[in-house]
Amino acid sequence: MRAALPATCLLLLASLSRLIAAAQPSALSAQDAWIRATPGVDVAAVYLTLHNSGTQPVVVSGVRSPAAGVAMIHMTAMVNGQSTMRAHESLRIAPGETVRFAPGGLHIMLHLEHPLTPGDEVPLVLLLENGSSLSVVARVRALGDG
Ligand SMILES: [Cu+2]
Repeated sequence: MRAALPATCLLLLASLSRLIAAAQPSALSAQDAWIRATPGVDVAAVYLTLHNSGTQPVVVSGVRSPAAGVAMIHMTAMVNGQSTMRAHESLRIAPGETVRFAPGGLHIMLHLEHPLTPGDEVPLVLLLENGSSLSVVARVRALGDG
C-alpha cells in the first residue's frame, strides 16, 4: 500500500494543469468542509459532504490545495482489526447522490506545507474528470472539537 502512493501522486500532479485549463460549471456542490489537524503532525484529514444535483454522474479525479504538497482521496478501513488507509483512485458520484467524507471512512489527506491552526480556512480544489473543478474552503477544527 505504501509503495503505491508516490506513483499515484505523480500521476495526479501531471494531470492537474490540463484539468484546470478546461474548467466548466458542474452540478457538484460541497458542504460542511472541515479539517482535523493534529498538532505536530504533517498530515491532516479533510471531511466534507458532496452532492451531485445533476443528471449525469460526476467523477472526482483529484484534489489540490495550496496548503498541501500532496492532497489525495483516501479511504480508511479496518483490516485484521487495524485501521488502515489507502488511496481512493477516483470517486464516482451518481446523479442525485450525496457522499459524506467522515472520520473512519472517506477523507482527503493533506501532506501539509505548514502547520494548521484551529480556525484557519484552507482552500481546496476538487478536480473533476470532465475537466471542471469545484472550489471548497475547509475550516480547521481543534482536536476534540468534532
Ligand atoms: Cu488518509
